[in-house]
Amino acid sequence: MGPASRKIPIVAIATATGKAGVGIVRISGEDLKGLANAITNKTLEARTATLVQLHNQEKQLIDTCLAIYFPGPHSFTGEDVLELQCHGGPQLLDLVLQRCLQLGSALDLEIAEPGEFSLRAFLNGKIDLAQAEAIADLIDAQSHAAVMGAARSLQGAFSDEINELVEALTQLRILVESTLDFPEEEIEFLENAHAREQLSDIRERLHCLVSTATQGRILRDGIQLVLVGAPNVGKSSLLNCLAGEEIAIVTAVAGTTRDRVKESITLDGVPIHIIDTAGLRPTEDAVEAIGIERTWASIRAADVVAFIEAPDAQSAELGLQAAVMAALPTGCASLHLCNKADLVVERARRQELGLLHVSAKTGAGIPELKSAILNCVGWQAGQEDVLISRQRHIDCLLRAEAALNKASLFALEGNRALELFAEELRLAQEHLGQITGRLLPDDLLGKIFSQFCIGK
Ligand SMILES: Nc1nc2c(ncn2[C@@H]2O[C@H](COP(=O)(O)OP(=O)(O)OP(=O)(O)O)[C@@H](O)[C@H]2O)c(=O)[nH]1
Ligand SMILES: [Mg+2]
Repeated sequence: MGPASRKIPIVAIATATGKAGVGIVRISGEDLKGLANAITNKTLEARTATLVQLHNQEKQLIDTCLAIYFPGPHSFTGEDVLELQCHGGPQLLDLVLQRCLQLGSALDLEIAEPGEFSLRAFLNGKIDLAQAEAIADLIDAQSHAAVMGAARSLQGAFSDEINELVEALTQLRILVESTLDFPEEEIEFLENAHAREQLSDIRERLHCLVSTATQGRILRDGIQLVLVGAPNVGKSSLLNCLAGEEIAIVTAVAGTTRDRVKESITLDGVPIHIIDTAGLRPTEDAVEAIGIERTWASIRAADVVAFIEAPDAQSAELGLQAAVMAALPTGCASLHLCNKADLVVERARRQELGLLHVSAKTGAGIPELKSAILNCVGWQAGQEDVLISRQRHIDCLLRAEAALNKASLFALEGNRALELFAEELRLAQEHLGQITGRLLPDDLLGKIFSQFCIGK
């Protein structure tokens, strides 16, 4: 039985494993009053912190802790929730967990599956799906800006935008569907109801939302930036320069980097995962060949590939750039850099559209490179109010957009097919509804919540 359908009470250690000042064990279930009293040996007042002692079966003291009881529906999950704020030792928390399971066995208390608390909050209508995802994103946030974006989405700012759009679509659908019963009026319908204007307004808003969600996805997932080029062009030096630290080995020997070297930095709040790779060249060396195969694998998984050349290297002769460009995955952006700009006098520099001259040695052109990295994935710098979102949301928005594009064709003069128009509106609404979870297949729920951590 999947977590979406079980009703039994659940328990989990809600805090991360490891030593900490405080560790929390949390239980959620439909009627926990008796169990809460049994565990704490006290009658707990609702939403009040009470100092309690926890004992094992032999009546030996396990811990003195704070207990808070939240009777449903005014709790995170919407069910009764008991929170035990213990000392944060992994062995101690395990003892508390075991004791809870023992006392809760009559209620079939079980250890929660990953994300099951949030799933229950969603199923009980406490939060919608996009908000539930924002909880996981808040915990996983890779930068301060991502924390703030997730907090705004958790509060419902992203969901509100979706809901407003769904509402506008509902209004338009009501108009269209009510006209379907009176075919003779169809001709005037679109004009009279300003349906086309309404549709184009919705499409415009949806388009803005795609761009909002794209920003949110970049903030959530960050950017995989892969540095590639012939040996010795200065890939590792650029990694070190961007990271502000000596991460990768740099030498004048071509073929220094064998394995991928990774380092993450933050630019304008966006996590950038930089991957320095083995220089690309034909080789007989078995180890280097494996390194080069890894370079190609990194290219195939990149968001941005920076192809680097240097005035003293023969990238062009190797036909490398074309081969790299041909290997880019769909949607991957690319940058073309000429490193070692310090070796060339300004007026002798190759002028080529889009070619960025940088120097890992002097730092020249590095600020421009940083902006170019963000620009090429569509990040709009200096945004204060990004809402965190995921690829799943973008996919739904794009499907809704495609349906509305079709609808607008049906609404064209001379090609009026009101039923088809209505159907595309319905589909668009359905795709949007999947973002907040109004209409969602059960298996998708399981997939989304299984990516949460246990205890959340
Ligand atoms: N003058 C100058 N030298 C540089 C610059 N960047 C790197 N170098 C030098 O170029 C040589 C190769 O640098 P690396 O960073 O190891 O080059 P790489 O592309 O990682 O080389 P492989 O790992 O062998 O593929 C080293 O001697 C660096 O000091 C630069 O901007 N200017
Ligand atoms: Mg290197």
